[in-house]
Amino acid sequence: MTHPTMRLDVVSIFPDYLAPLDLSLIGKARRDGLLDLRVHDLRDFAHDRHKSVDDTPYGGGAGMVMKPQPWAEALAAVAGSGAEGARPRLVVPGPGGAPFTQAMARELAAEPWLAFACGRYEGIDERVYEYAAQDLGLEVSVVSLGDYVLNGGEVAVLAIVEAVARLLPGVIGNAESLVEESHEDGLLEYPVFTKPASWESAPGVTRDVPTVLLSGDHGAIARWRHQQRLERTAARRPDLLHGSQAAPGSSASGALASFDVALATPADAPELLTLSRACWVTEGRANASFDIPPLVESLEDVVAGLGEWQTWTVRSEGRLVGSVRARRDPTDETTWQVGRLMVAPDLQGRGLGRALLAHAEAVAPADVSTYWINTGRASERNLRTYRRAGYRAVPGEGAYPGTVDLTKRRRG
Ligand code: JD8
Repeated sequence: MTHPTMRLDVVSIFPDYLAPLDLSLIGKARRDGLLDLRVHDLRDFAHDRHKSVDDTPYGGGAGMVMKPQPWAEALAAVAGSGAEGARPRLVVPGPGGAPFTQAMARELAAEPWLAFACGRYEGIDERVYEYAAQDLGLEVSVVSLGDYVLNGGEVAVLAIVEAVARLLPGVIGNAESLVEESHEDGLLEYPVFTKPASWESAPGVTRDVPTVLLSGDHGAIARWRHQQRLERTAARRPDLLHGSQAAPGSSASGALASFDVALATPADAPELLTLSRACWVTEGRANASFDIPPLVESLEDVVAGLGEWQTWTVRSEGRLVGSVRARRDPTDETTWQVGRLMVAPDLQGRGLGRALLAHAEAVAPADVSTYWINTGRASERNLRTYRRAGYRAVPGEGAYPGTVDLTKRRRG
């Protein structure tokens, strides 16, 4: 199967700094034609005797600033070297840039052509950014690797190129492994182990692999791993748990912004059970059947569900007022199933349900292409909400008796 080739151009006064991109999977991807990576020496665009690329800062101050002319010529040469009308997206690392994240890596991985400008010294003359955007018509993104100071942009480019290229089809052997990675779905990864099952780390000291991993019980293993991810994230990166990253449509944006949105833990199970009972009574009446899972499941069922689905809680001053859950369709990994969308009866009709649905969609992994949801055939209000959100009913009986499935293609 042939995969599209992504073109990457890097301009630097230290081109050898990018040599690590000849190695490992990125090096192989270049040899396999999945990546067309070209490194350019900025000094090739400086024409004075010393090929100088820097000069003293106007307004005084320490250090030197990179001159505009060599950069303008370098970027114009790169931008003009593609197919007619094609233009690269320009990424300029800088300590003041937008934080580089997995979401940004996914965004850049969707681009056919990226160019990187590696600054040095105190930075690049500011007019170069304007020139690139206005005169060359490039989309310019200033990106920071993190809140610490480096000496130049090369290290950042190495990290960004690796994070982007490994998302390209065909670069990583088993794309499946991309799914449960840290930052892919807002949780840190679970601990991993390999042989021997019992390791003698020192004479008389044996360290064993958790028994659940030797059980062959894939459901139990999945639940243990999910629990490990929750606990690690809560311990090391609680900011990731509290919807602090405002992905479009995600928790902190729009109608949910004034609520506390968090990933559910077993401690939330009793309230989730109670809210389900409250919210599905109307569905039971509408569909003339109270024999529906949210009305009959046990507390143990709710806890088990937390192991199989990513579940979010919505709290207002501590009170659980809403929830939604989502997971990959066990039978089709490109479909993202959304379920148990619920809003406390006294708070319905204020757009919280739509916002929770948007949140569940927003956190879907990059390779998801379809959303799926299910509701009672006579649940007119839900059906209206989902249709307005772009879902369309799937002909025939839904996943459960008396229900209808609805799906929606993922856009953009
Ligand atoms: C590009 C020049 C050095 C920065 C004076 C030290 C990214 N997360 C990050 N930290 N630092 C950078 C970065 C630093 C750079 C350049 C990126 C170009 N420098 C300058 C300003 C203070 N020196 C970065 N991404």
